[in-house]
Amino acid sequence: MKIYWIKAQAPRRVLALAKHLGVKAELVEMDLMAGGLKTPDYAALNPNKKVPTLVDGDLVLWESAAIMAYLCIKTGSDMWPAQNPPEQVEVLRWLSWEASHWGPAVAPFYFEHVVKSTFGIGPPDHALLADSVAELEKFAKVLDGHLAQRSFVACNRLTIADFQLASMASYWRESEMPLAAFPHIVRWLDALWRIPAWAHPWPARAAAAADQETFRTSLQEPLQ
Ligand SMILES: N[C@@H](CCC(=O)N[C@@H](CS)C(=O)NCC(=O)O)C(=O)O
Repeated sequence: MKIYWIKAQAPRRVLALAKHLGVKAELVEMDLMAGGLKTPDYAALNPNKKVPTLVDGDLVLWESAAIMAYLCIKTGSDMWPAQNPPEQVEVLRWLSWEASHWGPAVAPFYFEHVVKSTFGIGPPDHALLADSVAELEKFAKVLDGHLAQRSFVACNRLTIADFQLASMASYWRESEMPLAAFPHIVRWLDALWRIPAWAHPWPARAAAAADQETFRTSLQEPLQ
């Protein structure tokens, strides 16, 4: 099995899950800035010219949520509840909400700070982020209300929905995301950082740079 990745949030979900589940895979880092995703060979695997992409035998799969579900099915993990249709619907609801609402609301902050700084493509546009605050607050209110009585997004346990929703929001403190006013989101994100594979998803070569993430030790509540 191969997983193609760059150091960005969608592959992060998949690499963290693969590590968490102990999946044996060849992790192929692509060179975004050198045009690695635009080569004919890679575009033949993923016509979106994006990562992650998983190749397992004859199967070629893109979209991180689908890849995460596949890895769970392959390893028998209930982080994607393949055996429980009502739970599947619950997880699917949050994956859909992330794709339609939460992801687009947090993405400007993540892009302006984390992506630009990771790939050296300029300073953050603070004016653009000021215009993005209201939309993020609108959906943060929904998620915060949902998490008020819960430790996880769905099924009262860790699922791929947590990884899907947290991959950009986890960087809220360094991205100007106005999430300090949403204590249940902060508690949930801080607890996720206590999962070793979530805190350290990157393979060895990228791990040194990623070690800066270890500063997030100010966790408020243990993972349940
Ligand atoms: N919905 C896709 C998103 C894929 C995506 O946007 N990947 C980004 C990294 S987070 C990428 O490959 N960016 C490179 C580019 O657009 O050139 C998924 O979840 O897999």
